[in-house]
Amino acid sequence: MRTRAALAVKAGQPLVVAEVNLEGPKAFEVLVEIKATGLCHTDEFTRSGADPEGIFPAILGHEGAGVVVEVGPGVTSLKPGDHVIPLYTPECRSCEYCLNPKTNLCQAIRSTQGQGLMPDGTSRFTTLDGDPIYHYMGCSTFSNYTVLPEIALAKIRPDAPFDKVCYIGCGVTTGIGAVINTAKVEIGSRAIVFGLGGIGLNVIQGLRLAGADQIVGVDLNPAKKEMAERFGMTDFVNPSEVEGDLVPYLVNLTKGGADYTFDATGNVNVMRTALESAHKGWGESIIIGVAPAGAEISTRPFQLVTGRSWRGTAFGGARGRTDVPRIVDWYMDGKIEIDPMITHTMPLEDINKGFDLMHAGESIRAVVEY
Ligand code: NAD
Ligand code: AHE
Ligand code: ZN
Repeated sequence: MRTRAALAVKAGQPLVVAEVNLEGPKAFEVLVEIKATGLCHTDEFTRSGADPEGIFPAILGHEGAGVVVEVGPGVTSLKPGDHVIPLYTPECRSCEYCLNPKTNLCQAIRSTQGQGLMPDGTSRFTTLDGDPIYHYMGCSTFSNYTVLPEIALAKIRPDAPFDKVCYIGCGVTTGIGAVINTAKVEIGSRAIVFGLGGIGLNVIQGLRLAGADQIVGVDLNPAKKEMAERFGMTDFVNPSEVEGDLVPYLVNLTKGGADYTFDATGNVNVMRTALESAHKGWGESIIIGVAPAGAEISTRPFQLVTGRSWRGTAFGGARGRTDVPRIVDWYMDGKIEIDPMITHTMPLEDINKGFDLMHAGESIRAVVEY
């Protein structure tokens, strides 16, 4: 079939909306009509050329929601008409990783996924001239129709609105999950969140759910303050307004350091500040942000010797097929909020405007509706 998609032709160039060829689902694969997709900063990271795994030409996008159109041979858990959210972290439920309760990082298809290919080592997308186009994070939600492995789809309730729950495909789950699954924040904790964008605001929302007493938000953009307060931030810090070193300022504000800190910027200098503003003896710093190729974190080992720990999280530690339908229920039951964070919607033709809004710091989430 043919489908409309936004193509990342070369690193650093705007996406090009075009018709492409899409082959139908093979064994254990599913054809999905994407109804809506969010624009996450990770899409921009790859588009820009900063991703060491970036491969072009590719169809980016990993924060979608849609409807099953056709299933390939052997698919048993989904049928045409089912509503689904694509999972860049699949859940096969049988690999060594899925069987270990300490991780959500199913590795069943990770190597081909990183090469922009389906698990059989081929791509379903080609240009109208027949040249190959790569998949992205196993999802490629910047295409109106896409093919995914069955293990990379969470079946969700049919009454959930696509244009909102697409955000659960990455940002919402990553932010809330970092608090609940990775840090396991206790009631009464003090926390600092660096970066109040599409991920950081969901960390704040997660901290409020977990019953944190103090939720400090740190961002260079003062326009992020209002929305963060709406989601539970208790104190705002703009580093450009702090005289001297930020670490002692934050340690003082949190009365000795935070129990938990979260980086949602992808900046390795911020990651260091996050680690060092965690409480001596027990503070944990969680890295969510994705840093450019070649960037490295550093700190004095003494920071760890004296009881701080550095951890990371992907997809908020969530096991997608199990956890995503539950998070959709939380949204539908009013336990979590999504709507105010979706600040802009647009047709696929305007997708580059969505990235412009992200760069300008004007959007939280821009969502493309097909
Ligand atoms: P975003 O662009 O919406 O938000 C980033 C925020 O960080 C912005 O508000 C920006 O003003 C702020 N910021 C930038 N530099 C800063 C600095 N030096 N100090 C303080 N604030 C600063 O991006 P997003 O979609 O929220 O993504 C955030 C990061 O999380 C990205 O690196 C993204 O790739 C990553 N991410 C990781 C996962 C995961 O599973 N680990 C999932 C999704 C996104
Ligand atoms: N390809 C990058 C790493 C990108 C990365 O860390 N991705 C996160 C999800 S970000 C979603 O917005 C992730 O899931 N990581 C685990 C994994 O297996 O990719 C690089 O640096 O090579
Ligand atoms: Zn993402």
